[in-house]
Amino acid sequence: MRALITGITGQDGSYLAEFLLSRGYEVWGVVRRSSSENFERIQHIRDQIKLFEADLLDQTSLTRAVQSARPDEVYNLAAQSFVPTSFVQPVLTAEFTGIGVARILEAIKNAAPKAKFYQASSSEMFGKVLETPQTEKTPFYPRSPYGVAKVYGHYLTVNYRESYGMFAVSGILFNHESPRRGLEFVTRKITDGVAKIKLGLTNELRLGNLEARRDWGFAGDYVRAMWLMLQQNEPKDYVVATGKTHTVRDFCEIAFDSVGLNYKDHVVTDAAFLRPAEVDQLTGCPKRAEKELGWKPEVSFSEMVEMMVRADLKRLQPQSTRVVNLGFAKKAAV
Ligand code: NAP
Ligand code: F7E
Repeated sequence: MRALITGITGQDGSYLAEFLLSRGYEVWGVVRRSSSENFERIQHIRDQIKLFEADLLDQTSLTRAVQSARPDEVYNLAAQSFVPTSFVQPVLTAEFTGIGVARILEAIKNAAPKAKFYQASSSEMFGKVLETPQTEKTPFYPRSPYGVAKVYGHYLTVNYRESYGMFAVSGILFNHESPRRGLEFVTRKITDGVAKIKLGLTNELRLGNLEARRDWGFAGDYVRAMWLMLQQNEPKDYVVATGKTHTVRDFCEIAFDSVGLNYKDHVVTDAAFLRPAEVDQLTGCPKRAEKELGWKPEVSFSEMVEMMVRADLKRLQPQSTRVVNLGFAKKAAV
């Protein structure tokens, strides 16, 4: 089996590539041109995958990528994925995250119409939620240009499935995190901050809305669900979530507590990190994925928080001259 992954250099792309390699797939990845290489997350599997230069903004390069890889499965994970940036660059976000889906679907329709297609839809489409928990049937109410662009990509995927009989599905994934999460997202910002504070590199962590609630899972679990969706007989969209919700404050509490600190001594709220419109709370209902895909998350919320703190401590430790008891002596490294 051959898979083509857009966004292979991102958090999910790197976990998915590892997962598919472990299942014997030939893995191709789309990477975009940059003045300096950005392959840290895939460095350890670099010699096992094939990379093809293409860009979501460029139809010709995407069509060539599909023609060259001749994939059985295409996973469209590439996007401008940071919500605050979408308020500052709404047009570019629409081009990448929205119209980019049209370009990749066109490339598949013309160059590999039998390939199965996975679109990375998002719980941000539910935005100002119209019911709780959110299911595959909950209407969308996006609250950011990112969420709006994802709604376009989502419905276009449904439309290509219905119009051209393509095996095209969307996974409506709720927030999922890992030690490979970008440093600007709140979870990684917190665990990086905790590690720096523990190591004496800084003393405060500035955050925005501590009361926002998210349904947070572990990225390694979620890429398994993407693959499972493409192994079904019938193409269908699925919500992928844990069904449990926590506040940003809860995340801080567990992360600081895991190294013997109290978040109240270090977290400072800063209006600079508030958004023009907020998504106050998200809780997904994973029942369809559990029943039809046999999918279940394996890493709990607190295990994931501690895993991320541990990984950041390990990464930053050499920078510190202080000798500290990290309190993780018995746990395996990530
Ligand atoms: P991520 O870490 O931000 O990775 C995004 C990837 O997209 C990177 O590989 C990036 O390449 C690539 N990319 C961006 N613009 C591109 C362009 N113009 N052409 C080609 N590639 C481009 O995101 P992630 O967390 O892995 O998420 C994967 C997908 O799932 C995204 O579509 C995201 O919107 C969606 N999603 C994520 C979550 C979540 O909680 N993580 C939840 C729901 C949906 P560079 O390395 O060159 O920047
Ligand atoms: O924010 C609050 C912030 O940036 C989570 C993307 O992967 O998941 C992600 O989008 C919450 C928000 O993720 C800070 O206001 C407080 O309510 O980690 P985030 P997100 O916006 O939920 C969805 C499913 C995606 O699809 C996206 O691609 O945390 N928050 N203080 C903060 N957020 C950030 N970034 N920084 C803060 O200082």
